[in-house]
Amino acid sequence: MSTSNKTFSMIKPGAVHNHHIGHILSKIEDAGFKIAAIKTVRLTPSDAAEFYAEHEGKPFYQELIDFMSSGPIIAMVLLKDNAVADFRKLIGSTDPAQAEEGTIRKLFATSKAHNAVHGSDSDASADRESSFFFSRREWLRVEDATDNGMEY
Ligand code: IDP
Ligand code: MG
Repeated sequence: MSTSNKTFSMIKPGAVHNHHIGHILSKIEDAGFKIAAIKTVRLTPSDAAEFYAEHEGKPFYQELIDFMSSGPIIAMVLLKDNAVADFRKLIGSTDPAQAEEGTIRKLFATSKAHNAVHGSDSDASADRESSFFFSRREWLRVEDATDNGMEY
C-alpha cells in the first residue's frame, strides 16, 4: 500500500475529557478508514513542542503545547485510499465555526484551539507523525495481512 493511503490522527485532550472517543472512532470507521494502530498517550510539554515544531513562533504555539499536554490523547494511524485529503475533509476546518455540518470538528470541537482532532496535512507529515508515535511492533501492517492471505 502506498503512503498516500495512510494518515495520522489524534483525538485531542478536550474530546477525550468530554467522552467523545467512541463517537469519533465511529465517525472515522463509518467513513471507511481502517484503524491500523491505536493507543492512549500522555504527551509531555516537550513531546508536544517537538510534534508541533513547525508552528514555533506563532501566537497560538504556547497555548497549543499547554493544551496538547494537558491530558491523555488517542493516537492512531488510519488507512484508506486518498487518506490525507479525505480525512481532512471528514474533520473539517481548523476553526469549528468555519467547519461544515457533519464534520468531526463541527460536532465535537469547542473552539479553534480545542478542536477535537488532529489530521496530517501531507503524506510526508503522515509518515513523520506515525513514526513519532508508533514503533513497527505496534502497527498492524497491511502488507503482512495480505501476504498471509487475509483481507484487511
Ligand atoms: P490543523 O490542525 O487544522 O492542521 P494548524 O494550522 O496545523 O491546523 O494548527 C495546529 C493546531 O493549532 C490546530 O489544530 C489548533 O488546535 C491550533 N490552532 C491553530 N490556529 C489557531 C488559532 O488561531 N488559535 C488557537 N489555536 C490555533
Ligand atoms: Mg496542521
